[in-house]
Amino acid sequence: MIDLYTWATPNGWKASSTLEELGLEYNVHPIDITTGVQKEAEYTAINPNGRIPAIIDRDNDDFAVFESGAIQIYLAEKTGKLLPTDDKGRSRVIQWLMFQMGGLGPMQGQANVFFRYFSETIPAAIERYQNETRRLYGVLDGHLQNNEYLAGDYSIADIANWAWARIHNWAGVEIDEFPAMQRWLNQLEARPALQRGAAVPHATNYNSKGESNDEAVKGVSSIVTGPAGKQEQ
Ligand SMILES: N[C@@H](CCC(=O)N[C@@H](CS)C(=O)NCC(=O)O)C(=O)O
Repeated sequence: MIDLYTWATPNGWKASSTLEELGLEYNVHPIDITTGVQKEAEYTAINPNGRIPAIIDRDNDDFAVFESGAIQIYLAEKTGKLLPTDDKGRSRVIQWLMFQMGGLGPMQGQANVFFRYFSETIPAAIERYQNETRRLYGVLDGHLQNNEYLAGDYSIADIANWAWARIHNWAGVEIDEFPAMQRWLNQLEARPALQRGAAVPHATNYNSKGESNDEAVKGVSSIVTGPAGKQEQ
């Protein structure tokens, strides 16, 4: 059994969706990151970075894993699925996973912050991060024009990039100019396992065009549970 510590964000969906695709059993421990519980010692003992997601593998000496990409690799290797074992195939998947970890996630994350949340409106910062996010979407689109998936067969790299690209509206970046990326997003969005994963720990309306989901997030704060399954309801 896997314990999953998560919240309704792209990095959280990467972990829950990978667990769903791999058919692994897991317990969800919602970590409401709007409360700061992720910075408390009980949680940083699991994830020293004080962020979601994290997992504990109860079937492997309570082994804890943090960083969403590392969680995906760990789970894929545990099951022998969604990550090839031949050196070139494996490298291709890792390359596109790192593209998300080092590029799309951080850049789109900053675009989200400066477009939606930052205390000041700084047009130059919004423009910089939205432009970089758009450029990265262009890279995805270019590759997907000639490839069904990012790295050979469907893999953890697709899940990682999908989890971010699906909420492009949240960063204020439209994707009308990226038809291949849209085709790929629609294809992935239709996968039942990804739909289940994106509803963990609760459904959101991040994907609704331009609508705020603040209410959706705040409305579930009463279901917060603490690390290691300690109920704090
Ligand atoms: N590189 C980390 C990033 C994790 C991350 O930034 N998580 C965000 C939610 S998407 C978080 O926990 N934010 C709360 C905070 O920063 O305190 C990963 O991929 O797991």
